[in-house]
Amino acid sequence: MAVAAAQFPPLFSRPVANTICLFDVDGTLTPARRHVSPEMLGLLQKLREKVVIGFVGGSDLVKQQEQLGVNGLNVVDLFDFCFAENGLTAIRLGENLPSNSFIKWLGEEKYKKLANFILHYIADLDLPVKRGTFIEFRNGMINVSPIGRNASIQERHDYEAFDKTTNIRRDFVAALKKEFPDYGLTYSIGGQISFDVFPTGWDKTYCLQHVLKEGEGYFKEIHFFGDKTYNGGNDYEIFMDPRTIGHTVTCPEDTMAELRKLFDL
Ligand code: M1P
Repeated sequence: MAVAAAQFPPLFSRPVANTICLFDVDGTLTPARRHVSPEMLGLLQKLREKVVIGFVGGSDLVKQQEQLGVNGLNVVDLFDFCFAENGLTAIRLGENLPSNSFIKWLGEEKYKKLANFILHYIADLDLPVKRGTFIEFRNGMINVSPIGRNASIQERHDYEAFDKTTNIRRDFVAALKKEFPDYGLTYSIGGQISFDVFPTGWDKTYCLQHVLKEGEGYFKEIHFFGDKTYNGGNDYEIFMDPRTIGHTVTCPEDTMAELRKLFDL
């Protein structure tokens, strides 16, 4: 299946006007961390004949290319809008829109103070074991790990159990909030050995600014489909946002069923 933006009607001439469908990736378009199915790809291209489509994923474009750009397809050809890292990397019809980054937003001086505090705090922690990479510097966030991101699988499990009884991460986050009350940062303890630190508001709603700029407010119906739409899930904020029409789905098959029903596919 070859796909090119030129084979679809122009953005502002799709039959279902003023409408865009945005999709979470993991659990919505693909099984978690797996490849998209040919059925889903086929249905998305049928949908694209009718409405504008885009994805909004938390991970970077490389991961989305792996999951969605199967069989040599280029993910940027499959969607009108690609929003990687919640929209910090944004692509419209194959062209890059202005991007943003954690360090651009925070600035070197403030980041240096934050990193120094974190490293001092970790140095003073008495843990059963410590490994390496205590701060992972990502484009849109930093990830902080008291044990270090180089921990093995077994060390991860052990740390997670240890953290449950000692609340190391919870107390660490509280200390950071106290030390940097004016930084405008959100702290999220999502995984086993670390927590994420990113600017408040840099959740999936971040991508909406790009959508809303289109054609001086062309999009009046912004549908969002996601599986983690519950409070605390990473689809929650965009799902609840008054600017979107949220759809909770349980798996890619459920997304397809919902699309067939909504758009008569
Ligand atoms: O998806 C949840 C978290 O998964 C990883 O966390 P950990 O290494 O602690 O298990 C990280 O990728 C983290 O950024 C992410 O939020």
